[in-house]
Amino acid sequence: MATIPFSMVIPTYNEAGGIERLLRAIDRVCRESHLDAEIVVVDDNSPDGTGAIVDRLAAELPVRCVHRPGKMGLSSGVIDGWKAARPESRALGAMDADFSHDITILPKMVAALDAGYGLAVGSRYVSGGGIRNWPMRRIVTSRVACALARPLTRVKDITSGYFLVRREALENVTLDPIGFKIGLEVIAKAHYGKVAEIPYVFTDRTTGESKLNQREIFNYLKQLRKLYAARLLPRRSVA
Ligand SMILES: Nc1nc2c(ncn2[C@@H]2O[C@H](COP(=O)(O)OP(=O)(O)OP(=O)(O)O)[C@@H](O)[C@H]2O)c(=O)[nH]1
Ligand SMILES: [Mg+2]
Repeated sequence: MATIPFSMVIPTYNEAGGIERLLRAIDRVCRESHLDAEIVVVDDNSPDGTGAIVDRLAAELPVRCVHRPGKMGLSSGVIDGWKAARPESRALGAMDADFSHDITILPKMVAALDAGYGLAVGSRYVSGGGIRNWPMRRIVTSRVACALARPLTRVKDITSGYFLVRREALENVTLDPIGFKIGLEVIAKAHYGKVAEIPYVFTDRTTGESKLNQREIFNYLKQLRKLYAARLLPRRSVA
């Protein structure tokens, strides 16, 4: 049976250390499981040359690079990647470039959409999922972030950045590209119907540098405020 064609977007900033290995590994998983995938890397003119590596690989793999002129943020990168996705893709996704997201669950995510789910989320917080190598500070931050968003959804891993959503679930949905949490925008706003959470063990990056900082935590709180306000005061626009 044919599986749903999809475009997976990977935003990158200074990921030269691992991007080739990641793209080859995703391609292998997709070929082995006969997935109809396109990978769209959105690179923000990384000084370490990530974009040029992806351009070189595009001759060999079903991969494309969207180049933006400078560092414009993860969430807007994902949204720009979706705009550039090939028209035949009926599902759109996002994942990080640093191997934190387990690529071997991709076939299960696609199978969930094939089975009628509108959203498949790679989840650390369902049975079988977990976190490896994270300092206690990051674990606590992630748990608190999820707890703050809990009333918005039944999804357990609300701050997951690893997901696939049906394209039509995003129709007429305005996604705010604030901060790091594009997954939360989709989980809170898209019209996806049934959601499947697929467990995986999140692994902290081993190459490159973290871009999580105080400003991103502040942006997350701003994003939550907007989402709650939109729920509670649906008629008013929120600045
Ligand atoms: N295009 C683009 N990609 C970004 C930007 N900021 C982060 N990214 C990418 O978004 C993904 C997630 O960023 P990470 O630095 O891994 O953030 P994190 O997972 O919260 O933190 P660590 O894994 O601890 O580093 C990675 O693929 C980054 O390269 C940005 O401004 N523009
Ligand atoms: Mg990461």
